[in-house]
Amino acid sequence: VNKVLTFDKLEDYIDNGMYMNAICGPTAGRIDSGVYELNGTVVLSKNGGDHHLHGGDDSYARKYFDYEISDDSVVFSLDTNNSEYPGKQRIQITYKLIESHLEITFEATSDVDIPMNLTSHIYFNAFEEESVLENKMRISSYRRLELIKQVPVGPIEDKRFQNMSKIIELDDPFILEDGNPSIIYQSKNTVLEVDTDYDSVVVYTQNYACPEFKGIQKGICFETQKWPNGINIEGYDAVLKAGQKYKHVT
Ligand code: G6D
Repeated sequence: VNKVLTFDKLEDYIDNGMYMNAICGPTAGRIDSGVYELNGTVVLSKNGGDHHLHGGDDSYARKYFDYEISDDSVVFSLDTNNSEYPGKQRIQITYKLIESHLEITFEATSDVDIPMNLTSHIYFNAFEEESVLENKMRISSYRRLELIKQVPVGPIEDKRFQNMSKIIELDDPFILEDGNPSIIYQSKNTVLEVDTDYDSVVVYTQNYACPEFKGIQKGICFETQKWPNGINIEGYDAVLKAGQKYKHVT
């Protein structure tokens, strides 16, 4: 039984406002006002209102990756220079089936310092329900990143979301604490457990539709990632240094 949202037509996946099941990067989430300071000022497109969203118009979500299939995994790779960011990056995303779970490995290298923050924008569906808001969610977090005009500005304590018997409309970044699993999303008959070595997750309850997909809150995303807008948050290490390896697993 299908547990994720899908488009009917392949071409709809290329350019849609939902980032349906896409890999977003170099920077998942919003970069405040499309500007960051790293070895000088970098000015990016504002493709998400007043901010830069999910890597902008040249996002990895809009690119064709090479792929290699083996018996239990598929490896997607991309050598790119997102036209808005400096330098060249090599991205590798591995989806691996291990018994009843899917393991996604995010890897990247860059020839210059860059704020790298890759995420998977998979929409899990409402399982047996009509809306994801009917389902439960538990999250191993007591802090979230405060949003000012949709932009994360820094951590604040908030324990309201640790154990939700009914999910509310969300588009919020949560700071994950050690906990196994990090997130449980469940309906009467189905349980999804999400575990990750990332330090945060944006929970998004599909609050917007797009022409290719009717209806809202039919899907929920657990966009595990580094702190969105982390490059603009004092003290947060958001930078992939030139020649360094970026690797995270969810
Ligand atoms: C909206 O604010 C939300 C994002 O978090 C989401 O990823 C996107 O729609 C698909 O811009």
